[in-house]
Amino acid sequence: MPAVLQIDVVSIFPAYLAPLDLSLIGKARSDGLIDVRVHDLRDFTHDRHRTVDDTPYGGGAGMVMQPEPWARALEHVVGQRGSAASARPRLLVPGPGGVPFTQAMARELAAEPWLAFACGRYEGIDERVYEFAQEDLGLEVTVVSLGDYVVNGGEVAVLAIVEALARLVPGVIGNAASLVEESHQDGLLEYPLYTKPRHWRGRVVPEVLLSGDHAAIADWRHRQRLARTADRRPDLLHASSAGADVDVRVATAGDLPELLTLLYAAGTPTTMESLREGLSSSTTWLARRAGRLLGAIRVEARGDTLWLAAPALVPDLDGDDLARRLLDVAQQTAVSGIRQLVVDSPRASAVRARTYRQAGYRLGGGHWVKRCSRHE
Ligand code: JD8
Repeated sequence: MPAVLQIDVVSIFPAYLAPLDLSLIGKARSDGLIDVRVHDLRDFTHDRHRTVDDTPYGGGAGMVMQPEPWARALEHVVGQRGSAASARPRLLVPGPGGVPFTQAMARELAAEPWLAFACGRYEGIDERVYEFAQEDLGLEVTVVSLGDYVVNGGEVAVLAIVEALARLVPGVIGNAASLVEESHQDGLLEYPLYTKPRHWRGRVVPEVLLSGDHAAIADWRHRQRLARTADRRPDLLHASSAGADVDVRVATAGDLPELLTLLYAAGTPTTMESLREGLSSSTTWLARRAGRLLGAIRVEARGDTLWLAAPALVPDLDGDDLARRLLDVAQQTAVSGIRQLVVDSPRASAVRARTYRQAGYRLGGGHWVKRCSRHE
């Protein structure tokens, strides 16, 4: 029985949260994976008109949400699990001035046992509510923003955030789906999708997708992702560890001492002598950022095969983007007559194995092999 993620939402428009009963989240709720409870802030008022707002001290436009209904509502939410100090929700308050909500935050929140959301309206909530939640209720309070545009209240943010994190809760979507998810958290946009029929209103599906050539398809999709990202989200290309600030060049004799150190650090130690030999028989590409050597790959053509040594990276890089970049650089050096690329490294880590697969390599005969396609 997996742990249940409890989510409490306080709002003056509980009906706005009705979509949480539907689809994926509704199923997760009925499967007992997520326990969503929506509370009406007006149930915690004390006057006949169920008032929740008043004019701002210091003047200004609009109304401000009063602190007392919020304090009572949050006390009620926190009190649901008795008084154990460990049983406290993390409080998220949507607001245009919050930290931007990201996939990384979704992963972080999906791992929490208990979340509470406070949905503001009008101009926002009296500042003392945040202090009260932190100091008197002992909650970790995070103001979170859906993005750089203005909406009228926190409810739409809660819908987006809860949907984003619910799909990361184990059991909510199948294992296969979460693997696909993982493989795409590499900072590039998705490739275009096609389904039947092949001919539709004068438009055809790109030929490569019907070729059955898995390496060619993987290549085409990767190039589509790069082109799309460059077009729509150029900021993402520069954010990755293999971004524009990484400079890739061929190694020369002067680079060898540093390369020797890198290979030791990467867990593939060798000798100066064999590196020097390698310079004449093969090409080694080095990746540097701000002068610092980050990674290397050795490439050697023999007959119709381009042999690649497994990309070596400094251990403190997170992600395998640079390994992918080095594999791509190596591939670009393939001249005509090369029919396949082979990475001489059957025992790859899980992360590296994924990188090989995404780059179009398949494990076969104890090597990672990629056939050069006619589509390039
Ligand atoms: C909560 C009140 C409206 C905010 C005056 C009218 C998130 N990305 C986002 N944009 N806007 C919000 C958001 C807006 C909210 C509330 C979230 C509560 N408003 C107010 C201040 C300026 N308007 C948001 N997450």
